[in-house]
Amino acid sequence: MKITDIRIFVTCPGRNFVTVKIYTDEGLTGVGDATLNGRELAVASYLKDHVAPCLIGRDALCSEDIWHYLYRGAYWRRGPVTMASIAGIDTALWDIRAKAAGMPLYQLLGGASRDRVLCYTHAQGTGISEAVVAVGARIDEGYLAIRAQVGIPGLPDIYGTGVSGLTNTASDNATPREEMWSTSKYLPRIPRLFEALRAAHGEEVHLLHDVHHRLSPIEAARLGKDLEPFRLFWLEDAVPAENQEGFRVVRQHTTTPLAVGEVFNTVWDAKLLIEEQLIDFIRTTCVHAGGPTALRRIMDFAGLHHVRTACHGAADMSPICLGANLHLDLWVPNFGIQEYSGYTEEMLSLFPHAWSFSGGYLHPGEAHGHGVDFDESHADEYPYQPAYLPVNRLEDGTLWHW
Ligand code: EZ4
Ligand code: CO
Repeated sequence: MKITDIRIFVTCPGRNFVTVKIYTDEGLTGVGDATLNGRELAVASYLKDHVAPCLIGRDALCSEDIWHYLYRGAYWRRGPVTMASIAGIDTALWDIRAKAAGMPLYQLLGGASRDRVLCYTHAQGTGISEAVVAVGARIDEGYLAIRAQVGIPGLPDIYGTGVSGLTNTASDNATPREEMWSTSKYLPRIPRLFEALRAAHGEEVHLLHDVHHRLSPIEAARLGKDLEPFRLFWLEDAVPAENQEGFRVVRQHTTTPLAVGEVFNTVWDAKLLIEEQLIDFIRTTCVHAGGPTALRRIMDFAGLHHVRTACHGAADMSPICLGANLHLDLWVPNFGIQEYSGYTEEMLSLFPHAWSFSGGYLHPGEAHGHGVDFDESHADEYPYQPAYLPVNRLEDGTLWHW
C-alpha cells in the first residue's frame, strides 16, 4: 500500500490545530494530530517542506521503519517541532493500518484491558467558594475526577483560573498575554482550596492540582506535605522537569502522588524519573511524544517501574490526539487516568469522532482506525489565526515559568 499524498491543514475552529492526512493508492486514508500550541506553522513547514516529499511512494504499512527514518534520519533528534511532526505522520499511519486490518486501533495493540477509560476534567474559580461551586457542577455532570485551580488574592488571574487557562486564541492574543506570579502568595492558598473542597464534596471524588512547573523542589515538597490531609489523586508538574533529579527532593518529603511530563517529547526526558520511581504518573501524550509507536514504548517502560499512564488531554491537542490516546488507554495494562477538558461543538464539527463520554469515563468506540476523522471540505472556513500561550512574570518583572 503506497503513500500517494500527504496534506497538512492548519485550522482554527476556536483554536489552532495542525492536522496531517495521508492518502494511499488503495484508497485508505489516515489522519494524525501534529498541533504544537503557539508554534503551529513551524510544524506545518517541517511536515510540508521536509517530511512529506520524502515519504511519497513509501509503504504506508511500514510505520515502524518510517518512524526511525524520521527520528534517526533527521540527524537532529528530539525537540517539540520534530516530535509533533513525527507524531502526526505516525498517528495517521496507525489509523491506516487499523482500517486495513478492519479493527479499532486498540485491538492491534493487544485488545482492551478494561471496559472504559477513567478521565478527569478541569474546574476553577477566582475565589475558593467559586471553585467549590465549579467542582460541584462537574460532579453533577458525572465526573469522578476533577482538577481544581484557584486565583490568588493580590494577583490578576493566574494559570487555570478565570478565562486564562481555557482560551488563548487569536484576536485578543496575537502576542503572548503577560500573567503575574508570586510563590509566597500561592503556597498557603492551595491547601485552603482543598480543605474547602473536601469539606463541601467529601472524600470520594478524585481531586487533582496542576502547579504548572512554578515551584522549586523544596517549595514543591512543602506543598505536597501540606496537601497530604486532603488526599489528592496527584500534584502535577510540581517543578520544571528539565532537571529530573529535582524530583528526588520532592519525593523524599511527601506521600502526595506526583505526575509530570506533558511537555516531554521522548522517553529520554523521563528516563531517570521512571527508573528511580520518582513519579506516580507519566503525562506524555500522542502528539507531543512521537505518536503511538513511541508512546506505547514509554508506557511499557513506565509499567516496568510501577508508573501509571496519564495522557495530557487539554483542548490544545486536537480531537484526533484524544481519540488516539483513548486506544492506548484502553489497552495499556498500567493505565492511570486520561485528561479530558472537552471541545466546543465547532471544534467537534471539524473532527467527527467515534469516542464517547459517559458517567466520568471515556471509550474510543469501535470504528476501524482510531475513530476520529477530519472534515477537510470545511477546512477553508477556519484559517489559522496567530495565537500564543501566555508568559509569566514575578511581581518585580522577572520572567518566570508559565
Ligand atoms: O497548559 O495544554 O494539564 N494541562 C495543562 C494544559 C497546558 C496546555 C499548554 O499548551 O497543563 O492546560
Ligand atoms: Co498540566
